[in-house]
Amino acid sequence: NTMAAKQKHLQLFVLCLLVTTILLQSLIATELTWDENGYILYCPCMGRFGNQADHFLGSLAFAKMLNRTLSVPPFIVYRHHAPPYSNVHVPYSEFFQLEALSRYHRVVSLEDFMEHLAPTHWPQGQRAAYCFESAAQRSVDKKSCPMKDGNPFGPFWDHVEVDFDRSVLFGGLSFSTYHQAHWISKFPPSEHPVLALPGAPAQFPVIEEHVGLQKYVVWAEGLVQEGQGHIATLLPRPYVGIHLRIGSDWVNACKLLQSGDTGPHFMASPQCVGYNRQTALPLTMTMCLPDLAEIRRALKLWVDKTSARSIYIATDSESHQAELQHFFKDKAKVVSLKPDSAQLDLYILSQADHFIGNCVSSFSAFVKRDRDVHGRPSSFFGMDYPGKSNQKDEL
Ligand SMILES: Nc1nc2c(ncn2[C@@H]2O[C@H](COP(=O)(O)OP(=O)(O)O)[C@@H](O)[C@H]2O)c(=O)[nH]1
Ligand SMILES: *[C@@H]1O[C@H](CO)[C@@H](O)[C@H](O)[C@H]1NC(C)=O
Ligand SMILES: [Mg+2]
Repeated sequence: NTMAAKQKHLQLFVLCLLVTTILLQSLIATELTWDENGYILYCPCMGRFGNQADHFLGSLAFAKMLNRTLSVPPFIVYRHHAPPYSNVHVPYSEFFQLEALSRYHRVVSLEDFMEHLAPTHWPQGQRAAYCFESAAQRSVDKKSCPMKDGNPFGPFWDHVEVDFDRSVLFGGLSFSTYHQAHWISKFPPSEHPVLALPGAPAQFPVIEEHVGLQKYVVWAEGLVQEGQGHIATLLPRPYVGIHLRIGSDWVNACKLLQSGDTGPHFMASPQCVGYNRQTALPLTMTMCLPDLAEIRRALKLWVDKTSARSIYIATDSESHQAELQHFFKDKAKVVSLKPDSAQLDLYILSQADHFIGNCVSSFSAFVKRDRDVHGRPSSFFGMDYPGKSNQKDEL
């Protein structure tokens, strides 16, 4: 009889559902057990993607140094020119593989931390903020950490529904390995399980020792698919990728160079002038803000050298696509997507047969590091052989 058979099917189905639920729950439970060695939480509150990525590498190293799990924050994307006209918080895993970080150190996304761990282990009412005494000086009572003051600080912690209940101040220590023991003795995880910081526990730009951590930053499958699709349809190989950082904010930044009091390092420039301040190569205006003549010169050099059949232009403003297409005629196809997502530009640049970046830009620096991991060659506007020049400088 069919009635009994149907009932049996239903019973089986319910049983399966139950087993699956239990299995899934135990899976989540085993993946997200509380780390007795504590956590690091921070807001990537300085700068846009390139700055946030630099800070991320340093924060990852800091968490490992303290043997605390790093709670990986979402990226803050500033969408004030287009919908939704506000900050967007993009989970790390949308751009990169969270699992790939685990080969270096224990991580949990901030979203998972808040959903699965905070309710029991970091409940409302017990949330302390940690900051430098100097930062707290700016508050009204001079002893509160400015965790949610202004943009992007407020919207960031609101996004994960966090309010802070008290502040713990510190001074006389830095995020460098020099203070490792100091940090551990001052904030033992038993008494201070969650160190929540107003900004990244790291320097900008990323210090030389941490550049190599880029290898744990692996593109998410979705972005790879999308990027490879564009490359396959638009960019016959070999192709040269260039990053034009020439917008009005950049023109103003580069003006500081001319004033001459920027010192041997300026923003991301250690990546091409060298990290050693004593032996740093001069940073020229052409390197900071290449004009069309320099863009043409560098492109021609590398298009010839690599026998490139196409050129990809990523830009923060003008692409100069028409002028460059006219200049290269039928020799190379000139492409610029101006995508909505900066990460698509970064990915396409990372895959080029040769990359010409802007030495001062941390956006270019991300591409350069990613390419170095995979042994792909890069140069900069105004500096065709960064590696060789550095070596010569050391002799
Ligand atoms: N899509 C796209 N956006 C860019 C490009 N260059 C700059 N931008 C935008 O401008 C921001 C520059 O800030 P940041 O990433 O901190 O790099 P930096 O200021 O050059 O060191 C990027 O995050 C992007 O949002 C580009 O070539 N393509
Ligand atoms: C680091 O933390 C992990 C996880 O809590 C722990 O198993 C390990 O023993 C710790 N290592 C040291 C050197 O304290
Ligand atoms: Mg910037």
